[in-house]
Amino acid sequence: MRGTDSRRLPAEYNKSATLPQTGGAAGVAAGLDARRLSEYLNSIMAVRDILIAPDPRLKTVSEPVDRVDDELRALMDDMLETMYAAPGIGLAAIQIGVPVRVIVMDLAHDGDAPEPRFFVNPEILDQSDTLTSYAEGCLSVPEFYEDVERPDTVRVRYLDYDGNPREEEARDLFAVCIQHEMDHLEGVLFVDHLSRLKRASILKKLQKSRRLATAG
Ligand code: QAP
Ligand code: CO
Repeated sequence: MRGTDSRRLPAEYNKSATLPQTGGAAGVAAGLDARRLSEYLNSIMAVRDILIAPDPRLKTVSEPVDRVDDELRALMDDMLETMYAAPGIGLAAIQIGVPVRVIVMDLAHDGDAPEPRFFVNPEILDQSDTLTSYAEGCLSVPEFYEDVERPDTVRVRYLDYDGNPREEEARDLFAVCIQHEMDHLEGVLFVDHLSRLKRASILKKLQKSRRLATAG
């Protein structure tokens, strides 16, 4: 089942999807009723814990991936599941504590069909001189949103879910999101683009809510 198109959907879509008719795990799934299929999917996909700033692991520079194999696809599946559960629109592997250069994203509007996207070893080939500002948030900086200025268009090269090289122009929200996520690969958070005062204030508040949450 892992690696088929049906896996690149949020769990809720998977669970209501038409059963695949052929092949390996798909054949196993085809023999299950809806409830057991749902249990099966839950057993092979996982929502992982998201690191919250100021966790020092978020400052790690992530390592390039040398092979897009089933193990990496399993990680990407878990990242997507974690992002959908949050819910969020973009997630880098280091946000679940795995320091590899992998990003998942879905910018589809609520109610539209999901559009999961996977970026392995992404590189910026070119960026516009024109900057644009967007009120960014981050699953690792919950409940804070601040304006960040970035190039409004970037050209990116990356490997997709199947390990095929791709190149495309990102603009609008896609441009904001890919640059935000690629910052994570360098250990950079959106708060690092703010003034020291604003950054310190946000991190202190996050640390305080962590203390309150773990105090029991
Ligand atoms: C990064 O962000 C991003 O504070 C992805 O309480 C942000 O998915 C790209 C989220 C802005 C482009 C523009 C944040 C969820 C999700 C929160 C996210 C929260 C719950 C953020
Ligand atoms: Co983020």
